[in-house]
Formats: sequence, structure tokens, C-alpha cells
Amino acid sequence: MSLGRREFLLYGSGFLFQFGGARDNLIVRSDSPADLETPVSLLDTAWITPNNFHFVRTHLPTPRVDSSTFNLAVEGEVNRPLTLTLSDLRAFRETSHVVTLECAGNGRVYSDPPVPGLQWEKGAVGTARWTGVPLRDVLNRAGIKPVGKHVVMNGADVPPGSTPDFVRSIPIAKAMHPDTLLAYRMNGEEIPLEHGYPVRLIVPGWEAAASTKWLVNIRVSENEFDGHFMRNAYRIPNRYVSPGSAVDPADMVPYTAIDVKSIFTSPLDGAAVRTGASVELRGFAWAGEADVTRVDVSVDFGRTWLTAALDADRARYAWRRFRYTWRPSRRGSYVVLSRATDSQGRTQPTLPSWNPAGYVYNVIDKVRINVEG
Ligand SMILES: Nc1nc2c(c(=O)[nH]1)N[C@H]1C(S)=C(S)[C@@H](COP(=O)(O)O)O[C@H]1N2
Ligand SMILES: [Mo]
Repeated sequence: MSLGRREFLLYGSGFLFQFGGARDNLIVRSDSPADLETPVSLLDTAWITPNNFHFVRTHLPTPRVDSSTFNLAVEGEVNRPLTLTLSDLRAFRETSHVVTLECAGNGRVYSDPPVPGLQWEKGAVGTARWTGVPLRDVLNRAGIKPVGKHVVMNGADVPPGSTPDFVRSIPIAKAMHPDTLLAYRMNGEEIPLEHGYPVRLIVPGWEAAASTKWLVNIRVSENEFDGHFMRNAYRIPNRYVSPGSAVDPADMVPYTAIDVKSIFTSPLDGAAVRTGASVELRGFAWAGEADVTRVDVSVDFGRTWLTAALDADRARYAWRRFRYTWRPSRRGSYVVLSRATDSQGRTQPTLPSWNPAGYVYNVIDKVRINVEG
């Protein structure tokens, strides 16, 4: 791998991570709205992804936000509707969680046959320390009526023309979970605008579309929200379907908690190494609401599997770094594989199960490494 001057600076000295905006570092999948993917080489930087390396997914134009006039409304099936300023919000009990966010469509580019949507490769995923207040404490202040079973979230982003607004709901049980957060800091800083400044929801362990950015309205409701982004989007078939087939909407269920998955972040696909040298095969594994219990790697096309070491850095909803030191003794072109297993007994599939929107892609990861003589 040859490094350009910029990459050299980025790898060479940590303080330069904050140099340059997200667009200087990330792969632009869509310019406007901003959809930016993190190259795996930058995910490799650290357990916690620096803010300007974190992927960005935006359906609508990024809103202009004035924090001095900011208000968060809590209404609907509650006893005491609230209108909270930023300082009202900060007066609740503060808490932090390290959370891996992954877009439902991460890996969509590997769908066969292809499906429409952003053609993410491996990097619509990232990990940050989110600080804020438990959504539950705010909902308890408002007092949920017994009929309230879902919580509808709306951000300050508004659609141009007739595009549907990005409005989604989460069931009351997940909303009242003590780890579901109204976040106002990302890795110790104010949340950058593209990540939801000044306040966003963080729904740990769920596909990241549940984590509404620029949150301004919380409405407790009897029913699941019925708009486009609940009724049509973020749904997966309730059975394995024939690749390329249309699926009856009655057979589609919401995609919520994310599945078990691992990706290599080093070496990069196509890397060349020398016979006898030691190569650290490393990457990350995550499992939504479950814990990663092991990662196995294979250096012989899946004939045998070897246990990778897991770094000590861990948090309930965060990915874990895995490492395996490989000393290839024979030259040749290899494909190394990684397979994570979690505390729910799930493991990564060998083959993809196609679905119409290209969600949940979590097949065993692979990287080609050429061992030269
Ligand atoms: N208001 C609002 N919230 C949103 C979105 C959006 O378009 N508007 N995109 C969602 C999707 S699909 C994802 S994957 C995550 C991405 O969060 P990030 O941009 O901070 O990585 O935000 C979610 N929250
Ligand atoms: Mo997403």
C-alpha cells in the first residue's frame, strides 16, 4: 500500500484527525443529500470512529438549525405535554453510551441481482460515544397514558416537493429502555450538523434509521407511525425469498435490531505481503443488542477456522476489534475469511439471503491477500 501525503499525515499524528471536513475523508455516495461512506482503512484508525470519519446518511436536505431558538416538543398520549429547550434537556440525568450505528443498507452493493438504493460497500457503519439524557426520563416527566404504545420521532429536516417526510416510530418498550438516548454530544463534542445537531435520538443496537437526527418532535401514539419510512422502507421479508422476486407487502416485517457481522479493516482487499512475514488480520465485529462472543478467521478458504483475539475495549452496543496474526509460509493468492458469533447463538451466514431493499447484508467477510515469494 502506498500512502499519499494526506494519508501519511492522518496515520502519522492523531491530532490531525480533526483536520478537514467529513467530505475530505469519506466516499461520496450522494452529494446532496449528503450520503458519505467511511473507507475501511479509516475505520481501522481506532475502536471509536473520529467524528469526521463517521459515515453520514441523510434522506432530505440537511436542515439549518438555530440552537438558541431550539425546542423539543413532547406531546400526544401524555398527561403533561412538554416543550424543552437545550438547557431544560441538559438538566436531566446525563449518561453516555458507546454505540455502533450501522445503516440498514450497508453492503447493499453485494446484492445479486442488484437492488436500487445507495450502493454502500462495507463502511456505512461507525462507532461513537454518545452523551445525553435517557429518553425514558423525559417521557416519564411527560407521563405516558396507558394507550401510548409507540413513540413517533420527527426531525427538523423537511422534504422538498412531494417527497415523504422522514418520520418514524419505535415501540414503547424500546423507547422506555434506559439505554435509549436523547444525545447532544458525539465523542465529547457538540454533535456535528450532519450527524443531527443539536439533539438526536440514539436507539442502541437497532439499524441506524431508528436514530432520528435533528430531533424536534416526540409524539406518543397508540399506533405505529403509518408514513412511508415505516410502511414501505426498513422492512424485510418474513421468509427467504427467491432473488429478484417481488414480495407481498403483507409478508414484510420491520427491520429493528441488527444481526451479527464482522468486517476486515486491515489488510485491504488485494494487499501484497511477503512469505514468512507476519500479517495482522484485523477488523471489527458487532451484533446489535447481543454481545460478540467470538470471531474466527480462515486462511484456507474456509477449510479450517482459527480463533481471533478480541481487544479489551468493549461496551454493550459497540463493536469489538478482532486480530489474528498470520505468518503465511507459502506464496500464493489467498482469500481470508472472518466469521463472528454472538451471545444469541447467531453466526454469520456463508451465503446472502437476498431481499428487495438490500438490507441486513452480513455474510462472512472476505479479503484477497497475495503472498509473494
Ligand atoms: N431526521 C433524520 N434522521 C435520520 C435520517 C434522516 O434522513 N433524517 N437518516 C437515518 C439513517 S437512514 C441513518 S443510517 C442514520 C445515519 O446517522 P449518521 O448520519 O449520523 O451516520 O441516521 C438516521 N436518522
Ligand atoms: Mo440508514
